[in-house]
Amino acid sequence: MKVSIVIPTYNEKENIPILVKRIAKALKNYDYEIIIVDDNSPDGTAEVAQELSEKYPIRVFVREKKLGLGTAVLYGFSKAQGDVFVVMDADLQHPPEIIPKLLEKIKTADIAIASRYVKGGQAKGLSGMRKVISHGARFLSYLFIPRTLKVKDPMSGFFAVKKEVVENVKMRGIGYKILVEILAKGKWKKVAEAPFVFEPRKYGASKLSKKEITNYLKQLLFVSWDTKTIIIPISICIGIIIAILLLLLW
Ligand SMILES: Nc1nc2c(ncn2[C@@H]2O[C@H](COP(=O)(O)OP(=O)(O)OP(=O)(O)O)[C@@H](O)[C@H]2O)c(=O)[nH]1
Ligand SMILES: [Mg+2]
Repeated sequence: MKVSIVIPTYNEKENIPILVKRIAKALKNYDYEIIIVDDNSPDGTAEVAQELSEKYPIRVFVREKKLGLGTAVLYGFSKAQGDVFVVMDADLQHPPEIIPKLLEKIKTADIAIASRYVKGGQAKGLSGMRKVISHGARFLSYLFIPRTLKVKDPMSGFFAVKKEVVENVKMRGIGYKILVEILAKGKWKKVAEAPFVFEPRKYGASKLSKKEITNYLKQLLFVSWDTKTIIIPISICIGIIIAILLLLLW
């Protein structure tokens, strides 16, 4: 089994060297490559990654400008040479030591998710407000995309997926939550979850903005349109409107 670790980066120059060393240590018994998809970070992340590629199995791809996390992951998939793809953030909030656990789980599953919401997992790196938003977003994903009901953490950005699950599947890659689209459209039968602690960010700044909330809603609408599950929230809304009208006319 060859593993491709796909890491989207934007201004992560302090994190990349630490991350790569930790991945190398955690995966010393595996055949793996690291695919960095950088969006022309002004802080020189791509150059730092390129230097590290002299010592570690890294390939660096630089896109012209900041085009979003979801499309960066899809771009990484298109360049990956492994049979299993692992997706993770560069900012050390996803501990690389969990990767072997995901690779163990993927032996008997098509997708293995590092989860904050199964027993033993924790969302330490999320503030109170972010936790509320995360649970709200999770509820919406269950409503719009019923296939996500199979997992506790469909919003996770840290997961492993077999190549054939996403191969030749048309994805949009809107916003941050690419896993939701993979769960909705991917060719999978079995999904597994392994607990992990989502750590607080140590270096660099978050790229998450309010725009990502709009992007997420857009993603749910488009993906549920593609998979025809949009009928569920629409039916619920129509049901609620009819119930209110009946109550008013009563
Ligand atoms: N290539 C690329 N990478 C991105 C883009 N936006 C974010 N990233 C990377 O995606 C990963 C997740 O971004 P973060 O800003 O840490 O998002 P987050 O972890 O949900 O939010 P925080 O908890 O606030 O850090 C990091 O490795 C970022 O560098 C983008 O537009 N292009
Ligand atoms: Mg982060």
